Amino acid sequence: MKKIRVLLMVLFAVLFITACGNQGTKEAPPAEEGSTTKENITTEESNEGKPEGTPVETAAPETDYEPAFPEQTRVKAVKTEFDYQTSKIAEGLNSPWGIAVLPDGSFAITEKGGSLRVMSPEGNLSGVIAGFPEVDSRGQGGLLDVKAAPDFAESRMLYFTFSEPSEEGNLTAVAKGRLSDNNTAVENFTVIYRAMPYYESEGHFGSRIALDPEGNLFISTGDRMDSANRRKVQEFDNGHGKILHITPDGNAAGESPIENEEANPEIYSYGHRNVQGLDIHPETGELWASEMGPEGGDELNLILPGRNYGWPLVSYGVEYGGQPVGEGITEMENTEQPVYYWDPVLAPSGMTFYSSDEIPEWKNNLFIGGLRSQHIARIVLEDNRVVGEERFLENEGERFRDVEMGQDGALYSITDNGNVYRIGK
Ligand SMILES: [Ca+2]
Repeated sequence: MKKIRVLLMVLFAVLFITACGNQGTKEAPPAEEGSTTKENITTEESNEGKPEGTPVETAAPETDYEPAFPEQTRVKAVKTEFDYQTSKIAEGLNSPWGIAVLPDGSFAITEKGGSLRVMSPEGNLSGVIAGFPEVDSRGQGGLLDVKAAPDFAESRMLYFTFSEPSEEGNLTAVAKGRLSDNNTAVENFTVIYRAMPYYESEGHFGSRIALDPEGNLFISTGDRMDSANRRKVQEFDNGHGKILHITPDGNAAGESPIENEEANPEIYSYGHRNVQGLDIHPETGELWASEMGPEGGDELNLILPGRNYGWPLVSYGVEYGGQPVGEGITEMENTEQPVYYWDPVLAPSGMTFYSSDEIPEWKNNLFIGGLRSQHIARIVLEDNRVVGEERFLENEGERFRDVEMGQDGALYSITDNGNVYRIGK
């Protein structure tokens, strides 16, 4: 078995190198278009020519695990029939991480180093907006997500997550601050919650924000990347590897759904490796999350209160290097199965449900930014099962960090290269 895997790995390595040699230009970022940033993109039709029922993923998996049910991975490809347009509408952002729509149709975009920009729907960017404390921007850290408070039109309040440095390490912190009337500063930046304890690591901060209908916050965190710290994900006295539910003041939003009296009251779910995508289904009101797996085993989860999402006890992925995670099992009693998993990985980051009527066939579909996969995945759900997958912008060579739906019913996505793409009418 081991021998076969080694042989397969060698074979794929050879195929990969050959493919890269043949398509060197495909990996390169898109050519700069002089001063104009409005660049219409002719998207290659990725599903074209594939027989009906073929999955969108054609690469070999990293593992030989079997799904728990047939629609859990590699469902059939679907193709949008609506004649949508894709374009690059802005460039020059400095490592953007989170994008949030504002009531007037513009967007707030964080930059990892510790700054904010406001962007018009046409792609015009404000200057750099200051007002943030020092952030730990090493590795995966920095100023991370942003979300407008439900009453932003009056309060101009924004929520943020960031990696907060200290002498004992760093952690995922949640803060709020007021965007000044002229979009030049964030005022009264105040930390409302810290996912304790501090830990010395440059990775797995999680860090998305979703708002529930009452205006409370769901915050995702990560296991802090170090395998020595993983056990904390299954323990209830800390904020690592959790989804947390807090009020706008940073207190626990109600009683903990965890069946353990000692549990920190803000813990909503646990057993997460690194959740960088969170959104609430526009019709059911349920919370969904994308989760970074190790090698293989990226997950889409429906988040139910008090549940254990399994990390590091169960996974559909393997460690970097190919060793099994823990006992090398994918199912365990009292742990939740992912609704869907990807192998090879997307490296899923920010995601959004499509709730507009502008493109009706997208209604209630999920759009997830892929980092390593370098595309945006469209996921069609029916009765909490995935029934179709489609890829967007897969020829741009971009790592899609976050996706947001604009007030105009188009999708806006920021990339690690500092570009903003629009997909819509
Ligand atoms: Ca899991």
